[in-house]
Amino acid sequence: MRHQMHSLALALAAWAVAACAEDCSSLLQARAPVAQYTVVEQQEEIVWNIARGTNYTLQFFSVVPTFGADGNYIALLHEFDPVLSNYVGEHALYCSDASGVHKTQLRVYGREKGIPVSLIFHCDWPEEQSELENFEVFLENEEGKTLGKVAVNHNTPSAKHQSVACVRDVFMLDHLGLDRVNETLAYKHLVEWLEFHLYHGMDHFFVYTFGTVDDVYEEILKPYLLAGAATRIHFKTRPDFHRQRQYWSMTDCLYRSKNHATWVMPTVDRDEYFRVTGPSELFGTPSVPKNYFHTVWDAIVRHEGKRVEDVKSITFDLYRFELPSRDELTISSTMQQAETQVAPFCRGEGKRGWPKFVYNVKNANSVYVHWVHSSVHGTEDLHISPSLGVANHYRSPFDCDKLPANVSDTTLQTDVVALEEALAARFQRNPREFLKYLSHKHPAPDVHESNWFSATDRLTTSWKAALQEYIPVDWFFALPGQMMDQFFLAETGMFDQLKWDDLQMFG
Ligand SMILES: *[C@@H]1O[C@H](CO)[C@@H](O)[C@H](O)[C@H]1NC(C)=O
Ligand SMILES: *[C@@H]1O[C@H](CO)[C@@H](O)[C@H](O)[C@H]1NC(C)=O
Ligand SMILES: CC(=O)N[C@H]1CO[C@H](CO)[C@@H](O)[C@@H]1O
Repeated sequence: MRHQMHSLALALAAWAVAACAEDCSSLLQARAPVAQYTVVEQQEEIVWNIARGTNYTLQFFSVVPTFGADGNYIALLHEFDPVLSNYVGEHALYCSDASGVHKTQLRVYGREKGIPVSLIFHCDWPEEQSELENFEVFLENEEGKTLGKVAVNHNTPSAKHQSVACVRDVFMLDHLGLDRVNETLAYKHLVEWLEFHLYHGMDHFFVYTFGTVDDVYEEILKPYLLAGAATRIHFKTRPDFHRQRQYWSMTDCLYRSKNHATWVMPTVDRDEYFRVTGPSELFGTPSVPKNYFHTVWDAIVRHEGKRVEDVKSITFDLYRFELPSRDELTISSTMQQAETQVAPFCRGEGKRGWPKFVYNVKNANSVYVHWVHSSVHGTEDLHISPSLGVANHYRSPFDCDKLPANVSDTTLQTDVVALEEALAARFQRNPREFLKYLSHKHPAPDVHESNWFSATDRLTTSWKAALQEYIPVDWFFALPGQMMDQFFLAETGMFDQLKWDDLQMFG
């Protein structure tokens, strides 16, 4: 059945391309192949008696079967929780199908030192069953007692891509938080970002949506789904806070990409554009190849004298750019800061910001926003110089550093005409008018950042407890009521240490 669905998708795509030679609007009206839309339902709660009188409730936010050279297993994805993390460090959990024939112990990832995001369980599964449409995974404790089961539909499209980008859901913080007033540009940014990345050779997008999605959002995504350029993964449940949705998305995207991609760009935001600055070093040509997202990661690995199988990730820095006006493409802005960006909160001179990255899917087991958290032992990160590649980050005002964007860089501006034409062809709208229209539309406001912990009780406990283990000072007891997330950590300088530890330990 999955094969049939796939060939139907191929036939539809072939028909659409043939038709497009005469009338490209038919491409936009074609029905989406079913496989481009995946719905993720919250799993049943599974009660695990972890001590006399203590029940722990497991609830996987997503379950992803994956088969191929990257491994044959079903990935069960759970939010990070130190109680669970500690318990599974000492107690085995087993999985099997209903008959119990291939019972095996789950492997756990995400407990490693560093900033915790998710707890990930791999349940090895026989390769012969890779074509099944539905799986039921039964969990057993050490005594052989069945705890419960998870059920999943095996519905990720079977295509294989060189480069994939994960696209988090759009969100808006409407309180006065730094430059976030401009989150009203969310939809405008999203459409430009998708078009730019496709134009430059990004092979596929995994786009994440949650709960109820408005018409504008649907309108933007539709042509990319119809063209087969994107797969939409829709979570029926919508966590309150955008960062929690981001964690779900980036973890799910990693496992959706296993056996389906080589390189994944997991957390580059819709106002960030990676570009090549050293074409002659990387490609031996004075100009950057148009489809560079398809080729640049391998080129970087070669340039650094490494082998792809020994690399877990490539990290790069960002330059902040001014935002242009609402009817202009973001990349038409040409004024950047002189230095790569500093951390989001001012921490004094010389403090660098955190990088963004792509990872080698085969070697990554869990990821954080700025680097790979857990990876195959012995694989390394390549942090490239801005003279090889860098991201433009269009975001103003420049919250804390106050440095002027006083250096002109027109590199991406040269793409403006081609991208406006691409948007016009895809949406059958005047691109300037379309961008202006989108810039005044925005999703429903998100919860306030400082309400993160009260909005998600479970995360409160997890994070507080986890941070204590990772950070050897009791600074958060001295500051009751203080917001204790990544930004606060940044201010204290603790993040540099964590990042350094992370890179050392797994580098
Ligand atoms: C734990 O769960 C089991 C099985 O669902 C139940 O019988 C037991 O009463 C629970 N114990 C507590 C302390 O909630
Ligand atoms: C840009 O601004 C920075 C910080 O004020 C300053 O040090 C630098 O000289 C300026 N560069 C140019 C090209 O004006
Ligand atoms: C408050 C704020 O940052 N507003 C900016 C949002 O972006 C526009 C450009 O699109 C700027 O003109 C505003 O100053």
